[in-house]
Amino acid sequence: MTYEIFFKRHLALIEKKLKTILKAHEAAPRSIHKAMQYAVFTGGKRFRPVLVLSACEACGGQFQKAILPALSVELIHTYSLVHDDLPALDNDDMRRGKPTCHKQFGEANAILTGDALLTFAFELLARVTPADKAIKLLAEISTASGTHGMIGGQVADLSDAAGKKTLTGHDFISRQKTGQLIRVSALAGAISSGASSHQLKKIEQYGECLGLAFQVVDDILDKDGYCKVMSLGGATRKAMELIDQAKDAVGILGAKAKGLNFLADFLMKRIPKK
Ligand code: GRG
Repeated sequence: MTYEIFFKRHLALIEKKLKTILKAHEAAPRSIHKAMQYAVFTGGKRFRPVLVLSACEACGGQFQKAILPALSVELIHTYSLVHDDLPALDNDDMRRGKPTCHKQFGEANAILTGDALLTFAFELLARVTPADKAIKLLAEISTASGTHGMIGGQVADLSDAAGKKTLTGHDFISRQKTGQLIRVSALAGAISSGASSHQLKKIEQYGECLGLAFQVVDDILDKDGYCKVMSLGGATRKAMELIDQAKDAVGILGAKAKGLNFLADFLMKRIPKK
């Protein structure tokens, strides 16, 4: 079964709600809202919001319960791509087969679009009820996105030329830059479902392994990053081991974890056979 079919209901809810929340942004100032919609609706996989919803189900909650953090992590992910594509960072002209946000709307607008997506993500989290859940989600998601998470990893990636030549350096950068947002997506779903501390621990372990595996697989596909410090076979084995570890961590949750297992298998299938 394909990803789109397996997660049909999850993806439909995510798209519907993204459209609703960004439609409310058709008001003035129109230009920034247009750019936000452009950045969000250019064909991403929605891996992180699907992960939030699946983790909620794995802990016994209905996936609809986790929609606000799911939207929030997708907005944060989109902001990171918009800013990462800017001339001062990766200087990319194309993203998902379309002109990048700054190519379409200009650099100043792209900076503001990223800022707006990030702040909107936290506005959505503030709407979560009850308030103690909102506070937990705000704390976890802001930390994972900040200097001890995604931004920290990006800074290390920009500055740590020596570290990048080692496997340990790569692990650090990838765990922070890519892994933290994936880890916290899993955790946010579990928090939304009212998971027990044991379930939270298992889901977090799953998220950590899957997050690092995500970057290793991306590097295998791009023949970059990990493939510069280890052989293609070594990177493939590393990705496979991490994906197996992720699945092992949530084995105890039984059939409820079928979405999480599907996501892990989806990542495994992205690894080229040779
Ligand atoms: C805040 C500027 C800034 C950067 C933070 C996350 C990040 C660092 C930069 C974004 C670009 C990048 C290389 C990210 C690594 C993670 C990755 C492989 C992202 C692509 O994620 P997918 O495959 O993308 O889920 P889609 O297009 O499906 O949404």
